[in-house]
Amino acid sequence: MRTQDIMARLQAKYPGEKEYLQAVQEVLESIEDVYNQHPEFEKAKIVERIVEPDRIFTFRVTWIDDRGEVQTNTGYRIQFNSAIGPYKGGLRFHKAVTPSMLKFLGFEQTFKNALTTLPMGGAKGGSDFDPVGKTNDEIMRFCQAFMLELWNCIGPDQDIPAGDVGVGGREIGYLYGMYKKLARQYNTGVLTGKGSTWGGSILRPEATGFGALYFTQHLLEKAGKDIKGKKVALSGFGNVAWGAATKARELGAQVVAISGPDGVCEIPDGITPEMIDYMLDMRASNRNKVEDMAVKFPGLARFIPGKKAWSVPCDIALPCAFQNELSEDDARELKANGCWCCCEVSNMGCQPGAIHFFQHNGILFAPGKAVNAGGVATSGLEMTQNAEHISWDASEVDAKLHFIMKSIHEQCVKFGTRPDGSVDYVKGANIAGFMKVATAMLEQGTI
Ligand code: 2IT
Repeated sequence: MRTQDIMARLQAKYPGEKEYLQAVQEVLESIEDVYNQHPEFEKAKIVERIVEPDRIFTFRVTWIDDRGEVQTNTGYRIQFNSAIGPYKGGLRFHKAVTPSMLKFLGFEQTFKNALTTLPMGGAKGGSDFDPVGKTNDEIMRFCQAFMLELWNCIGPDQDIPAGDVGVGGREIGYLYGMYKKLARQYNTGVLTGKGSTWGGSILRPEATGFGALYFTQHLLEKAGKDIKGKKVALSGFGNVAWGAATKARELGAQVVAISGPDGVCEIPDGITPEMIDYMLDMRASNRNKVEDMAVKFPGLARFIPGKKAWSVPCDIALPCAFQNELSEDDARELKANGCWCCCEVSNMGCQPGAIHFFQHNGILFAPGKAVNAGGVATSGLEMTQNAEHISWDASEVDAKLHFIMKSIHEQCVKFGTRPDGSVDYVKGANIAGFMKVATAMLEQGTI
């Protein structure tokens, strides 16, 4: 196969699906050489099949807001690939959600889930519903209306949604309540990220951020460096940024920036536990303003409107917010300010030009599908506990999460080591994930 040919065909077929085409291009470029060493893949047209979702559900979601007005949104569930396990992946509620965005996320999820060592296929879903400014009652009514359509498409051995941007523990609770009412079964394992009193795994809320920091530790260790005392800039202030800030602090790093759509909060002396706790209130308020941190902690945090986290000098950059949030210009600014490592925690957080710049300017870089896989991995651990009707304690879940992140790092090293001994983590993660899914597809025949 030639990446160029496949991309030309996909561009003609799906014009305008920018994020999807970007994600496919990145993976195909990485795997092309290895793929072409396997004529059996070419014969079975694995690459042509793996870039297409198995199926896409699209549905209308109608609900009534607090003023009594009827509102209509669009809901989606994209079941991307089930070669190695049931469909698994989060739900995103965000005003910019499109089929292209969810296709890119479902495609990435397929390879990420393969890296976790657990048997999970790839999926993604969500809606163009905008949680910003919505009340708790409105969120509940929307979740219930969304589940009225979704419930028929999912099941504990079929497709298991979870949270993503705009969907946290509160939303999973409302979604599960309606699912249970419709299905008339207490199918605990149908959603992950549940509350800890009704089947949720301990540490699932922290898992994406904790896992990202465990991965970063392994990457730094391999490069002969240590995270202790280093300055970390991170973007966002949602669930993922919260977990990352917690663990970074615990490991002795200083979190000197968090950010939002309105600007950045610079925190010269490093984030405090009180500030980390306050991130949860900021998320629950649905205001989506990082400035609130500076208002609450005026002596400690300084709000700079319109600026990104990447303008704050740091050693390590951790994008934790949204796709394409870090551009090539941002990468240049980071380097000019002394940054030497970027671990992508958001899905496809870095633009292709930024990744290229990092890789050609001696900056350590690892991609989201490896760095953030601790979230879905802990969802997988939640599924195991649900299937066994038991719950593990924090030390057991944390040890398993640690083991999984170490294994993901090892897979990247195995498939991504360059002749000079350094590691191309993009290539390593893509090849490792692809080989697992492709082999399973081959063994299961032409379906
Ligand atoms: O991007 C992701 O891996 C997630 N949003 C988590 C998905 C999951 O099923 O836990």
